[in-house]
Amino acid sequence: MRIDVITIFPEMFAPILNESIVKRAQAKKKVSIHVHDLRDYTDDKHRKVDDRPFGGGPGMVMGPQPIYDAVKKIKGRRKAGVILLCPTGTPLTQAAAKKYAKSQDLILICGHYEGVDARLHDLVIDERLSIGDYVLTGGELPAMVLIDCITRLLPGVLGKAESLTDESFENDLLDYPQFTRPANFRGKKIPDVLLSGNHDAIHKWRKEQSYRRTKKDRPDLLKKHNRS
Ligand code: 9WO
Repeated sequence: MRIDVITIFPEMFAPILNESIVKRAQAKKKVSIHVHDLRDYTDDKHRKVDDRPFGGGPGMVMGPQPIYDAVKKIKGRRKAGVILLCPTGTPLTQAAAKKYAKSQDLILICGHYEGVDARLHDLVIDERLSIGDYVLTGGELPAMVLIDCITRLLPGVLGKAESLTDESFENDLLDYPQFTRPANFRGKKIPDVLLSGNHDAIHKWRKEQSYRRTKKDRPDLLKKHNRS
């Protein structure tokens, strides 16, 4: 899979790309991530990418030319999905991430200022995607969230030890509680069943805990399946 990112802050991506699982995934050739400086695509001699909004109002808007040209040039003849990270987009969920992980190529656009010229939506943007109902200073952090979320789902990226089957959202239930040594920490003991060696009992206990936690903290997940 190939992911291209269009941003006015390319340096922001270095820590994500050069650390941890995303770095390992790139080394293993499971994903290649290319970050492009939007200013390299502007026709303006001062490398300007924003302008005042028609109709007046505060702030600046990202003009259509640099983003349009960047997408066309980066895409070439490839069939890539073009995604704008935007608080009014469709919400990112684990199910949506799985869908994206199946795509061949993605191009992510990170907005700034008051947003991007709306004509870009028809011209080059396929989808708008939100990581939550809040406003940030730019689309960079959401783009990194999406990259992290997709990368770990690519076949061969996670080892067996980090496998996906039991984790939160994989079955629309939250994770069960985990414990490690010591069995008694400051007088707080772990549940006896985990020391019993009875794997059926442990499995049953964990399922129950998952269900109870979900019902308490995220009842909306149970309602999705009428399981409440
Ligand atoms: C901001 C905004 C606020 C209300 C309604 C629509 C909106 N669109 C945008 C927008 O595209 N903003 C640009 C990117 C410029 C300002 C900073 N940006 C941004 C993206 N802030 N927050 C996000 C974002 C992206 C994905 N998920 C959550 C937040």
